[in-house]
Amino acid sequence: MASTAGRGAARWARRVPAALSGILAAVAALATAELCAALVRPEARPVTAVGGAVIDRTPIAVKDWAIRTFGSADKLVLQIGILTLLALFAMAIGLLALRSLRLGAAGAACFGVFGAVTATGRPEGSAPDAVPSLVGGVAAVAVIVVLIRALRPVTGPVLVAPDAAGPRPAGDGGGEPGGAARPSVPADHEESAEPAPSPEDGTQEDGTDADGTRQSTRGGPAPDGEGVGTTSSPVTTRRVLAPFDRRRFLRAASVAAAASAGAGLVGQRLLRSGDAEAEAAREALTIPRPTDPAAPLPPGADLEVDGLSSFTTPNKDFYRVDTALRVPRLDATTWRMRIHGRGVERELELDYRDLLDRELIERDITLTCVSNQVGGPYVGNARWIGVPLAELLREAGVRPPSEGGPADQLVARSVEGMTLGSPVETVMDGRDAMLAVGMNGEPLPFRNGFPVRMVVPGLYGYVSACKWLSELELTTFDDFDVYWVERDWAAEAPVKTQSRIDTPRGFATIGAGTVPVAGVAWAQHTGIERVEVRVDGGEWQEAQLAPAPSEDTWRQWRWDWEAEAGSHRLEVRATDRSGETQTEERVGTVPDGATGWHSAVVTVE
Ligand SMILES: Nc1nc2c(c(=O)[nH]1)N[C@H]1C(S)=C(S)[C@@H](COP(=O)(O)O)O[C@H]1N2
Ligand SMILES: [Mo]
Repeated sequence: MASTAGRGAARWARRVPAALSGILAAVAALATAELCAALVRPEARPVTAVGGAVIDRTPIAVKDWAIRTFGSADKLVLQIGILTLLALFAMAIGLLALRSLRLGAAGAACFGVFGAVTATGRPEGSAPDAVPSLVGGVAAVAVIVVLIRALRPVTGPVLVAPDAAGPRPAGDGGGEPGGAARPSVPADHEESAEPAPSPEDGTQEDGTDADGTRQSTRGGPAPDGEGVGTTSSPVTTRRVLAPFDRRRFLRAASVAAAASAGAGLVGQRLLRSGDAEAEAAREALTIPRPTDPAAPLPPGADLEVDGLSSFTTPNKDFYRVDTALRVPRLDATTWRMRIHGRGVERELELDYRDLLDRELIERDITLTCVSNQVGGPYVGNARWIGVPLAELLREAGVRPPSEGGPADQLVARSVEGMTLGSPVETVMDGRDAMLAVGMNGEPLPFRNGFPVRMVVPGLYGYVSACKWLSELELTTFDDFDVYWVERDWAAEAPVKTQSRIDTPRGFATIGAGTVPVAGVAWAQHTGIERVEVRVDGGEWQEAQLAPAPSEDTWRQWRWDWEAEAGSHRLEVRATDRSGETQTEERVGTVPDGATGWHSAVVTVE
């Protein structure tokens, strides 16, 4: 009776540490990869590379859902998801290695190769990007081999009565192998008990669990027939004494864990010191005073209502939308960009200094993301400093289509391989399209595109606002589909007129009496003409509109509401200077921006 239960327990006794071995192998892989990535480049980390590949392949509907559900935590959620999957696979590989060490090791190696192929296949990826994953794969294989070997059953010679030592397999269900059996030697000779090839190599496997029961028979009957005749003297045989050598396994596992922790910590420290250097270099920069600075904000641009977004969004609060799992931290002193392509008569190559030495303009411009839901947070207003883009293009000999130029699309490329396309006509129509270097009086923050990004008033970010810019190419919409267009977003996307209630917030409970209702409205490069509010579907009431420096920014609005007890629905709509009033029709963000009226339901007490 002890047999079945005993074997079951023995099986689990090894499976749990085998799964743990898989996890430790994965941890070792990630830790060594971290260390290598610190030396190659941070983007070559396997999780970053795989995450980036997942982002690029995620269907638009899933992406939209992820942004809606997780907001700007979407990247964190993605990475946690990847690590969870990796942990599951790692445990499976550990268990597989228990049955066949060769297959388990091959499985671990496959993950390394997968990471390497993914990393090199990223846009802007190159051969050295394979190194972290490959080295990580080697570390994983080493850990799997060492730990699974340490899980071999411990056998030892035992003395048994001669009849019990016969050729009968000990594991055939015959119960305890002779009550008289007693180990004659301490169980620390597992090496000698291990015939090659070992069962973990898979060659001995027959589908039953390798808990060592069969192995004891291989220790075999006494060396030769000599003793068989002498019926009275006991003979030596080998039996399983323990499912595995616990101490040996724990020792190996601790070494693996400690080595991983060491490699991971050194890697992180190197990565962080790289980041710190980049930050210090950025902080040492000063943006020259613009030749054409922005005038002070018109008095009253900020209505200063509690809960209302400030007119200028501080850099630390500015929204961030991009596909970069790791924010690029570029070195401005080595940064260069190129302007080339169709209709370019003189290719331009510019570095950061070249840009700072040119005439700089400073403008308040509101940036909006096409993924912003009605009432959503992906909109912000900043005071940008930059080089007028149309002038640069003119210098390169570019003419807009209306002047017979052959290129209608300006493709901006970033260092991580992102592509965004803007209409050449729009960029050159006289608006303040710029290559921005400054944001609210400081060099661009890393997350907002340091050292240089594009900003074009009136276009959604995904068709204009390339961060971490590396290249501008003149081409046509027919000839080239940029990143987002390949993913079903519209090729051309002017900003849609929108308005938002910032206060009171939806589902807020407020006191009866005069309640300031306030928010922002935007129609970049067209301008906001009027904002209206209504309560419970009643008459539209015109809101007070704050002044704005130009038509390229949002405007704040305010309307004082005599709130009476009960549940009420507030709605807002804006009319732009082209005379268009926001449509009530709700459409989603795909393919070219959401429409509909923002509303807030509040309880008045
Ligand atoms: N390199 C790069 N630039 C990019 C993106 C990106 O994913 N990569 N996203 C674009 C989108 S969709 C928007 S809305 C704006 C957002 O700029 P912000 O993050 O500074 O607010 O950047 C644009 N520029
Ligand atoms: Mo966007």
